Amino acid sequence: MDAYMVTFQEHGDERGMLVALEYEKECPFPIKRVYYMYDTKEKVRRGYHAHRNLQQLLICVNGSCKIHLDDGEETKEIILDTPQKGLYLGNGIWREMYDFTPGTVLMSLASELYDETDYIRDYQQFIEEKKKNL
Ligand code: T46
Repeated sequence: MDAYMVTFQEHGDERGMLVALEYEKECPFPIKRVYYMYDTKEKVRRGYHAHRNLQQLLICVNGSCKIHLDDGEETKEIILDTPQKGLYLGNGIWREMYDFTPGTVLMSLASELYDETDYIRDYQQFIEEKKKNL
């Protein structure tokens, strides 16, 4: 599966902590868009899609959540619970995010601008496209 965790360098001193994310250092693709999810309601599961081309780096900058990943061959459950780590996701991975704790902010650095035609929002369609080598 084209997904892996990245641990960021923390720049800390007596004032507190800071993490910087730069292309070709912490982030393997040029960042074209940033968005973040917050105020996700209790027991809500969101996502339920894959991307045809998009690469992402997902960072839980506050709180925690779990992410179910499925590339059509294997599945993984990831916990994001620290701003010091990010989850890189290549294209062609079905994702569902759940178990958001109150106050969670899940930020995504994205390799492309928003394009609804890049989304596969039907799981059967996703499996069919994977068979054709998405
Ligand atoms: C992803 C996961 C982790 C926009 O207008 N522009 C944007 O850049 C985005 C990301 C969304 N939207 C609109 C489209 C929908 O009407 O915001 C609404 C909510 O988006 P969506 O239902 O896709 O949200 P999630 O939480 O299911 O998924 C999001 C991202 O869309 C997706 O790329 O990988 O977070």
